[in-house]
Order: sequence, then structure tokens, then C-alpha cells
Amino acid sequence: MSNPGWADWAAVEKVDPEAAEAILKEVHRENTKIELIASENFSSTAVLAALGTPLTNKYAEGYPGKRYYGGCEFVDVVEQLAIDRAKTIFGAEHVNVQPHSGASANAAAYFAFLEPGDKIMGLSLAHGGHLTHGHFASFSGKLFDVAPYTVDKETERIDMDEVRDIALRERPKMIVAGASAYSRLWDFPAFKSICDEIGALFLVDAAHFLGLIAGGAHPNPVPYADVVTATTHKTMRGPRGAMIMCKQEHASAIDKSVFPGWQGGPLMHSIAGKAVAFAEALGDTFKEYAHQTVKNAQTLAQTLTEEGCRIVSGGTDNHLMLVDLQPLGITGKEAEERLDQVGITVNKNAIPYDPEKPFIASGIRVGTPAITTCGMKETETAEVGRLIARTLKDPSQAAADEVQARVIELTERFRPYPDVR
Ligand code: DSN
Repeated sequence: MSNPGWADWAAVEKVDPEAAEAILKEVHRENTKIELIASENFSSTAVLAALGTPLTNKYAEGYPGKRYYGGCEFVDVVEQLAIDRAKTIFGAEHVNVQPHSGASANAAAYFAFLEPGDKIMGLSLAHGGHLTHGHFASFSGKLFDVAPYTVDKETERIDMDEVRDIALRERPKMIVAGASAYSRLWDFPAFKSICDEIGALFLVDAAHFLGLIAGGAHPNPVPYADVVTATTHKTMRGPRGAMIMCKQEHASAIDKSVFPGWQGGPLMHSIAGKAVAFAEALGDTFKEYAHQTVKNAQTLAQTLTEEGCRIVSGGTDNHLMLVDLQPLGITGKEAEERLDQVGITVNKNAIPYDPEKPFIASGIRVGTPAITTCGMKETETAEVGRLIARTLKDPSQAAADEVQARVIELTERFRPYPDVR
């Protein structure tokens, strides 16, 4: 079939030049900065093209073959492709690809099983967990009784004996594993065994490491968890959105909780993007990307350590790390701002037992999915580590100018959308 030509950029410029200018500036920003935000990545042009199609026009409440609207025969195909590919990639018994976001997926998963006031256990946000794992500012903390677990003060790792002690004492109805800022592997069998001991449900929020699982670079929680939620845009490199995988026995409860429980019409263009991203994940190059992402993270951790930073827990097993900046005498907020000025994008992040307030923070979170997508390997990643350290250790304009010049050279060679100038 010929190119249907949906990507009519000239039309955007004609109809809305102000939005067009901002969009082009954002693409230029993505092309010319070193992107180290651990939850960000660059979707392929195939995924972007699928997103920009008339599937955005279609209402399709329900599921393939059982819709509340006519005319769903082709979006049914697309949704079924996404479901089947996800089942193949992750070995899942049941998949729902409709959640609009990670928060929406978690909400739907909770309400498939829990009532307001029920108790959940999740990793504390201050120790790397996620808002939706029971933080008081989120619906999860407002509606559920929360018994958080933390990382050990010495090892800065999750101590499964402590998780078990809390679980036996608190008897939660659900235990949540998964985080936004934890650089170590999760002991899924141990979590499962604790859940079995107290009769709790086991939910894994795999948003951060889903792409690593898909590429065989991270253990797969699907065989152990009752439910696995995840976003599709982080390491998975698909469109912004989410999904839920579960055991067949929970399929009906999960599907009903997503729709009509929590959401209305699915975003069929986003589901098309998910189908395309899952097709990409089934290819060999995705495995290389996933393994290289971890190698790059380990290289970055080693370089930053050699340069005098302290990596929380001493290193990383996945795509990210928390960098404790206290040895350098700079806060996370200052570091984020200074790195931004030289073209390196990170986010300030509290470290476990942080003496600073979260908006100042003693650390930064850095991750390697996006630079790996751009083709960086260990050599370039080590240089990125040295550029970060130089910027943090030397506040002079001369240092900033030198780093910025090198960032420009690197992003000329390693950028997500080289065809957009
Ligand atoms: N905002 C995401 C992150 O940065 O990890 C989590 O939802």
C-alpha cells in the first residue's frame, strides 16, 4: 500500500504555526541534548507514524470482538495484534493494552481486587518507589491503608527479611514491587513466597524495566505475579501509554476494571503504536538495545564512581542509578540546573534517607535508555560520565563551554531523529 500521507507536517505549519514552531523546537531539543532521564526514550519513526493516524478518530469501548460501537473491525485487528505480541514477548496469559498511563493502569489493577480502606504494601517514594504505590499525595495513599517498606540503611537495597516481617505484621491484601528509582534486581520469587504465606495478591509495576524484560536483560515477573502493570514508553520505547498483564483467572476482573471501571474509550492510535513497538521488540536489535542499555548504565556508574560521586547501593543492575552528590558538595537541584545549561538532561532525585527536602534533593537520577537508542556504547557513555563530573566539580564558565561544545559534537553523531534538522 502506498504511504497514506497522514504525516502532513505542512498542514500543521499552515493551521497552527505557533504549535508547529514549539513542536519543531522540542524535536530540536531532543536531537541536541544528551537525554539521561531514566524514564524517557525515543520512539521510532514507525511508532510515531502509527500514532499519527486516523485511528485517533475511532470510538471502540469494549474489547476486540465485543465492542459497544460499530465499525471496529480494523481497530479490532490492531488491538489483537498488540495483545498477541505482548503475550509472546512476556509469556503472559492475559494482556490488556488499553490503559492510558501507568497511573491509570495501577488504579485499574488495584480496583480489580481492592476496596477503599484495604491495606497495600509498596516501596516508599522516598526510597525509590512510585507515587501510585501508596504515597499520601496520590489516590493510592488517600484510598488505601498503606504499610510501606524501605531500603536497608547500610546496603541501600530491599531486604527481603524486612519485607517479610512487615508483611507478617501488617497483613496487606496486596504487595507491590517495582519502583521509579531503584537500581537493583527484584527478588520476584521471594515476594511471591511472602504473598503466598499471608494470602496477599502480588502486583509488579514493571514500568521502568519492561523493555529490559522484553530484550532478555532483566528477570521477568510475569510467571510470579498475579498482575504486572507497565508503561509502554520508558525502556519499552513505544508510545506513551500503558498495559496490564495477568493470570487468566484475573482476566475478567482486570478487563472490567480498566473498562468500564476506570476508563472510557481506548486510544486506538496509541494502541496501534503499542502494536508496532511490540513488533520491534520481537526483533533481534531490540535484544541488543536492552543489553547495551544495562552495559551503558554500569559503565556510567563506574565512571561516576571513579570521578568521586557515590552511586546509591554501589552500582546498578538495570538502566538507571541514583547518584549521591554529597561527596561533591552540590545539591540535586543545583546539579540538574548546571547540567541543563550544558545540554545534559537529568532529574534531581531524593536518595534514601536524604537529609534534604525532595525539591532540593541530595542526588540525581540518571538512566541510559535514551542514549542507547541513539547508538551510544561504553566509550561514549564513559565520556558522558566524565562530562557530568566535570560540570559538577568545576562551576567555571570555561568548563561549561568545553562540556557544551563536546555535547554538541556527540549529539551530532548520536541523535534520535537525524533526518529532522
Ligand atoms: N514519571 C515517571 C518517572 O520518571 O519515573 C514515573 O511515573
